[in-house]
Parts: sequence; structure tokens; C-alpha cells
Amino acid sequence: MSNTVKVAVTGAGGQIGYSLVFRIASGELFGPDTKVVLSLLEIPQAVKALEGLAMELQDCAFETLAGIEINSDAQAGFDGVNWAILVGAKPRGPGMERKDLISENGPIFTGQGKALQRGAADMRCVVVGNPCNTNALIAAKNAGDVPFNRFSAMTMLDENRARYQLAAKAGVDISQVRNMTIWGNHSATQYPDFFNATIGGKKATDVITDHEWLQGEFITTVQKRGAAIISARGKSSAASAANAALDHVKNFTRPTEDGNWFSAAVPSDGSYGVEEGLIFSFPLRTKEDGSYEIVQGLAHNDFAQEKLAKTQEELKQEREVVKDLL
Ligand code: NAX
Repeated sequence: MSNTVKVAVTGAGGQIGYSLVFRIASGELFGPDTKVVLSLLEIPQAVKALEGLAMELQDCAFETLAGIEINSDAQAGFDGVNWAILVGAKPRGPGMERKDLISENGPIFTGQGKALQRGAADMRCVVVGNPCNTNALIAAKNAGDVPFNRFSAMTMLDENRARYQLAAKAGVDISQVRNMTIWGNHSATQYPDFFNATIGGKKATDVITDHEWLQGEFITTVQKRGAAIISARGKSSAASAANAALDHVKNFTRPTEDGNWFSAAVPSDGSYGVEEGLIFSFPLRTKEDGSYEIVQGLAHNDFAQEKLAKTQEELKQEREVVKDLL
């Protein structure tokens, strides 16, 4: 028996889109027994490029790909979607402040939020386009009766980056690094929490004894990895971002392995003193019934508390910039 999942990808003509849609269509995301209908969205000028992308998808002859729709209108593109992956956003231009980027991209997500009301009853949405936490907040606040907890923003790339750094430093296989949390905003204020991470089942701080590195270079490397990739590659992260988007959806659609958790930015319920309603990255677990919960009871010392406060403050400031769109 096969069922069908409809997945919308905005900004599908961009560089992350190009790395993402083939992997969704291939069956990697929902397995070999689930058919996928891809709904590709772009701005009108880029629709032609999507026609080329659709031809390439057809030429892969994926047996799990049941259909391709192309739209520049979100109302049409989100009709009946089960998963909406919102990648499309304008990049930060030269000399542009983060505040300007927020003001530029915010309005995209009011329209898309409204259109997401046309999604399926079980619709879920992940925002990748930056500033992703605040864009997710805008989409959620404009989505009428769609439950708030259906919206999330992606911090999985940050988690994967952090896990790699810890594994490399400890000289172990990456599969040994577990319980890695990215707290807060997907920005340079994010807090990659090495205190609660584990390596080979032991506390990361017991395995990596260079605590100066953990508190300094490790955090800044993760926070600034995106900029380092731009400076080396001349373009921002694309395949790794697409890979993280797949990990994000997999994490929300499969029960989390025992003893582990994953990071994603979701509406705060007040856990860890984070103001209710902010879209904040937390440690999460997906339960057997498909719902998720924020992992409770992790300890934060003064160092961590300061980092959490800083990233929370930045999210409040971003919310202030877009308050007219909420
Ligand atoms: P590109 O500029 O290659 O592609 C973006 C695409 O979105 C373009 O084709 C553009 O035409 C389209 N677009 C713009 N407005 C749209 C709209 N209203 N509806 C539909 N499509 C629209 O950027 P790319 O490298 O693919 O990055 C996309 C976004 O991901 C950026 O905002 C980027 O900052 C963000 N990222 C987020 C990451 C995360 O971890 N959350 C990491 C990677 C990436 O930097």
C-alpha cells in the first residue's frame, strides 16, 4: 500500500532548492512506499527555471515521484500540502543590516502564512529562509487557525556543524556525538551547548578537556561557519543546508532514538525561561504519536545562562522590527 505526501518548496529555483528537491523526490525523505507530489514555488521571473528543474526531475525517473506542480502563487502552491519547506527569501545584500533584511523578507512570510491555511489538516511548515526564526513567527501569526506548533525554523545545520566540530576535536566518529543542542536564534548569537552534549555516552566536557577551546573557538566556529563557507566557496552553504532541511523533516516525522534529541526552533511554551511564543531553538524529541516535546531538565550554568539571555534578547528585537506583520 502506498500513500502520498505533498511537499511544497519555496525558492525551489535557488541553490538550496537545487540540492533539496531531488533528494525529496528520490524517496529518501518519506521512504520507498510513499509517493511524493512536489509543489515548487518561485517568484514569477524564476518560474521558467523551475520548468527546467521539473524536466530534470522527470529525467531521474524516480518511482516515488507522483507529480510536479509549478507556481508563483502561494495560494495555489500550498493547496493541500503536508509539508511546506520555506526556503525562498532575498539574500542579504552588500552593506545591508540584519534589520533591513528582516524588513525586506518579512512581508514574503505574511502572504505565505495566509496561504498555508490551504494546507492539509496535518500541514507542517519549516522555515529555512533567513532570518528563519522570525520569518517562522510571521508565517505562524498570519496562518489563522493553523496550530502554532506546526511551525518551526531550521537550526539543524548548526547542530550538524557543531557535532562535526566536537567529533573532530575528540578524534572520534561523528556517530559518537549525541545530545547536541542549538539554543535560540539561527544567527551569530546561537548557543551550541557543549555542556549537555555527549561523546561516546560521556559528557563532552569530560572527553574534551580543552575547555578554553569549547567556550571560545568551538562556539565561534559554529556561529560563523556560514560566513567561513561564503569566504571559501564564494557562495553560501547550499548542499549542507538542504541536507539539514531533510534531517529536520526526518526528525519531526520519526520517533527520536532513545536518549537522544535534536534541535529545531519551535514556539516557546516558557521552558527554560524563554518567553512564551518566541520561535526559539530547543532540544526536542518526537514521540511515537508524531507530536514533539521540548526536553526538560537540562542544567545551565552562568556561562550558558548569559548566552541564552543574549540570543533571546536578539529574537525579541527582531520581533519588534516586524511587529506590524504579526
Ligand atoms: P538563493 O538566492 O540561491 O535562492 C533563493 C530563491 O528564493 C531564489 O531563487 C528566489 O527567486 C526565491 N524567492 C525569493 N522570494 C521568493 C518568494 N516570495 N517566493 C518564492 N521564492 C522566492 O538562496 P539560497 O542559497 O537557496 O538560500 C535561501 C535562504 O536560505 C536564504 O534566506 C539563506 O539565508 C537561507 N539559509 C538558511 C540556513 C539555515 O540554517 N536556516 C542556512 C543556509 C542559508 O543561508
